[in-house]
Amino acid sequence: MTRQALKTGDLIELDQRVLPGCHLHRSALNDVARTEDLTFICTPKREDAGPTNNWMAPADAYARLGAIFDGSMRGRTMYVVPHLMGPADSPHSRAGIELTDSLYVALSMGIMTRVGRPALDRIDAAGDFVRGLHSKADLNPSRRFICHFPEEQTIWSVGSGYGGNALLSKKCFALRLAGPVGRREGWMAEHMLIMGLEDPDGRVTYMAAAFPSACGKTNLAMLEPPMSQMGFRVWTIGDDIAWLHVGDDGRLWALNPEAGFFGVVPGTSQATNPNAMRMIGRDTIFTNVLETPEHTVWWEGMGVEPPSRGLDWRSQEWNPGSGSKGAHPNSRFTAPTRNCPTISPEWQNPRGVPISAILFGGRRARLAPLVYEAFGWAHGVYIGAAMASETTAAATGQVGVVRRDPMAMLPFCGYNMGDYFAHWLEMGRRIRVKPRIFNVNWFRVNAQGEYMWPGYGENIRVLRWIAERCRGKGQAVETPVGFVPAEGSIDFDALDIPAETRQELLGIDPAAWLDEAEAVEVFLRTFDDCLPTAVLAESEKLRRRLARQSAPALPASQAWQPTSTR
Ligand code: GTP
Ligand code: SPV
Ligand code: MN
Repeated sequence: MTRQALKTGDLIELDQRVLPGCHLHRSALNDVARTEDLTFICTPKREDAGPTNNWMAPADAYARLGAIFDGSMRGRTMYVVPHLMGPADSPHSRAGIELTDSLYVALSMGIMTRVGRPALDRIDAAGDFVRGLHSKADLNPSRRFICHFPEEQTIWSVGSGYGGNALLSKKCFALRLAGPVGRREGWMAEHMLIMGLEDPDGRVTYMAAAFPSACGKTNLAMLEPPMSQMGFRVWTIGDDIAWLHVGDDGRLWALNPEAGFFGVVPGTSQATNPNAMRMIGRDTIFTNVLETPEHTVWWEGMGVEPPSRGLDWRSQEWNPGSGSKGAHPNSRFTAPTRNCPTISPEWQNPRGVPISAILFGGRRARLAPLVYEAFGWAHGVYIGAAMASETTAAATGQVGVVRRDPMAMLPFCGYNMGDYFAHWLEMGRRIRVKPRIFNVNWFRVNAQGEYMWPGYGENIRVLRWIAERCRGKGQAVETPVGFVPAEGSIDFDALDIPAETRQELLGIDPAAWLDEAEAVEVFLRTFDDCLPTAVLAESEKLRRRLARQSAPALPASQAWQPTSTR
């Protein structure tokens, strides 16, 4: 199929001595990111999709897309791609079949999922599978739709060849369709990386982290600790999607349904993500990066000098003075999990791995501190529901606009998000050994607009504190928004960060937080009757704690005082 793709132009040959097994793909110019405005949940009742999803009546969707599909594959080859999500021997795994007229999609599915025999065996055993129908059709955005039919466990996607729009196993199946199934069956499908932090004593603390698209999941999942922290080690289980089940032991177990990484290329370098750099040196499809005259690849933030000339992602002559990007900001690599140098020996464990910490996070230039910990599960659910992040190039539309993105699931929750919050609360009742919940923010900027936190490998310092908290150690100070690390409990020593910056990174501004809490509540109320009262109660408690703290007239005795550790 690769040979075929080189003939059809779906793939472009790269120098096989330098990049064995690697190929380049260039997408259509208008087809470089997920199109959330063209993505629909097609439930019989509009309320079941909720206020955050686009909705289309199933009959209308079938008719409208059917007309576009009609004849769209004429003269092309249709690939039938049975795929299994999860390890072959896991009771939690589920199968799908995607029909597609895109060779690039078929090849990408072969990297991202377990295709063929294991999927067919599962379909035989289960008697059921998720039905995915995909055609590039004419790649015309005015005839582009991604429709989900939860009742029929069916996905119809037409008019795009891009990752999350066209690799139907990923966001469509493993999140939007799996979500409501998990709600019915008592498990969760989340936009989360899964990783384990091994400490110098050899203990591994497993964590799952939900960050919005292009906000650092792949990087955190395969983080390489800096030299000064040797003795710590990160094990990768997944970088984008987690299926979470309650085990017989009352713990929460996380499984990665995928078998590959579809990762953001720009910003990936030896300095930021050396493990990804090793991983994408072979067996990788690069999409929309720059091609050098030597038939190798280059991108912005690669950490090496740009070539003097090359062909940019649009296939146009490019040089460093062109004034345009060589690689598209949402250029991607597609690489098999088995090539990840930090892949955990547990990654195919049919049970998954037991989760001790859940992290929420996003891009917040202001407000959100480097890290804070929830007071408990319900407060953690509120923190997830209140998430916001700056938009990125992973979806079409404006970049850098702060929007609400609960649990990093705004574009991926296939049912009413109010019901989704209720499901989180219900899961909390069922998980006897609850993970602690944290919020992290690597993206605070100073007055000059520079990141205040070095990020990447240095994030290990925050993970270390989180792991210590999970073991009942790790000193913390109580604030109105949650527990923050006590002075000296995060190791900043090797970092050249001035004391004021450190304080700012960990500080809480009660007045600004009060404004935020009010904005969050306005957002939460849009879910109307579907909003669980427990979430609203957390909001009210937070506002009371903040009001006590920010009201200037309060006598000192009543004002909030940092108490010592928990
Ligand atoms: P999706 O695949 O879209 O779900 O994205 P993701 O959440 O896996 O994000 P990824 O790890 O690919 O990072 C996206 C961008 O953020 C890349 O350009 C990274 O270089 C950058 N990034 C990741 N971690 C950090 C960090 O700690 N600090 C800073 N400043 N940038 C980061
Ligand atoms: C994301 O946008 O969150 C991704 C890439 O992980 S996609 O597969 O397009 O969803
Ligand atoms: Mn993602």
